[in-house]
Amino acid sequence: MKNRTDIIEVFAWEALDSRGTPTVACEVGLTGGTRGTAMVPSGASVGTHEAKALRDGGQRYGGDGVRTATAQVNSVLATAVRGLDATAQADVDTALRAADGTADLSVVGANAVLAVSVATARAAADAAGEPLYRYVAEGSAAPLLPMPMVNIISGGAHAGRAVDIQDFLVVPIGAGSFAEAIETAWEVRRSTAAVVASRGHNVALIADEGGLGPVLPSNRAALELLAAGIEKAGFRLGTDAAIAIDVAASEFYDPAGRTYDLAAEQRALTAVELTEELRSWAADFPIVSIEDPLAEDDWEHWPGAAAALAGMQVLGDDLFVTDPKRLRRGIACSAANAVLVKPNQIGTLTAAHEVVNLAHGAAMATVLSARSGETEDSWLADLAVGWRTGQIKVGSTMRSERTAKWNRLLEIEARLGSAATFAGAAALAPAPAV
Ligand code: 2PG
Ligand code: MG
Repeated sequence: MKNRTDIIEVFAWEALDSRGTPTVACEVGLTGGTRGTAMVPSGASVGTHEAKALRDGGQRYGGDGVRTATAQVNSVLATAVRGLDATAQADVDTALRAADGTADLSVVGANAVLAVSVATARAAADAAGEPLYRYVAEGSAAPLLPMPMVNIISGGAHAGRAVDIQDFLVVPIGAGSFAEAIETAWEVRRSTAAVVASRGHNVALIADEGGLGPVLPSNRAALELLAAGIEKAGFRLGTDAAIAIDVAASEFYDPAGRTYDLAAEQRALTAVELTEELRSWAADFPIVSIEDPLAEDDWEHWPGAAAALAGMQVLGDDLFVTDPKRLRRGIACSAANAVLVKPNQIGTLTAAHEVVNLAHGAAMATVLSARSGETEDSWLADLAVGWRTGQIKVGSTMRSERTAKWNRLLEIEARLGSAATFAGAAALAPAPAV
């Protein structure tokens, strides 16, 4: 007996992401006639331990084509999941993983696998007549609108390394709803741009995620600009709006000398010195969240950094790479109090959801995150709400691949009306004392 939700068709094609780099798009069709599509993102500051996106190499698209990956979806992966019930997401994801056979999905490609995984959930949600956020929720868990962290100034790999730190973000901690949070971020973006222009910097330099990319003399200068932008917008620093940074320290770690090389400031720091530097920034600016303060394999120094920065959210991205195994190790040694979750780092919805649950079980905060190379697809927004991640990071308030996610969250909040719950500042680690 066939279910209405059995997978009968899987079809993938090559599309372009927001950097103009090829990516995998996929459609999954079910027996009952419903379909789901999905496009996958890709990073620039890619962690060494992430699942591997498959690229063609050769001449096409400078080697970044994904025709091998899409061909694998249409052959190997289609064969692996055809006949499976799309509502059994874990079984589908297990079959996808088995069809690849490697831990990092490097044979078929994590880009191929994730596209099928997400398109399957979309098709199954459609068959159930539910919005994706409800379909992916555990049991009757209520939807939760996430607190956004919004990129205002970019550096690092996303902005020609104008400064070393990759993201300077605003967290609208005083907002009472998701819509208000976005409005606050928009005001801060506009005011910061005005401050940047008034100080003679170029506001036309826009980074990969839509943030401002001015060439600045130091990392502190970016913090000063953002703080000035928040105040110029009429918000109280640290009450209405606070600051988050993604240090993305793996990008400037020198394993030979075991130093962190702040090229913009011509300084090389040890892990302990960098931690102290971050502490000094936090003393002068209302920083509530620090992502990847140290490099992805500097396990030795992460627990010390987490302790030294304990008043703030210490967020592991390249350290955990959305991998349950690495997160368990981090929990065991108290390496951080929060985890960034990027589904394409691990390749399947099931594994990404497992990381969210694992983190919550250990009283860690979770931030669902887009990549610097994104698409107009908005599934990430639904996952944040359904999985109750509490926080989301998507980039700036502009550029369609970013606004696709914000717009979906605005829609969900508006449709839920008085039933909508906004995570607010309480979603950030450390949990407020009660
Ligand atoms: C990060 C992400 C998103 P990328 O480091 O958190 O900002 O960047 O997708 O390039 O890894
Ligand atoms: Mg990061």
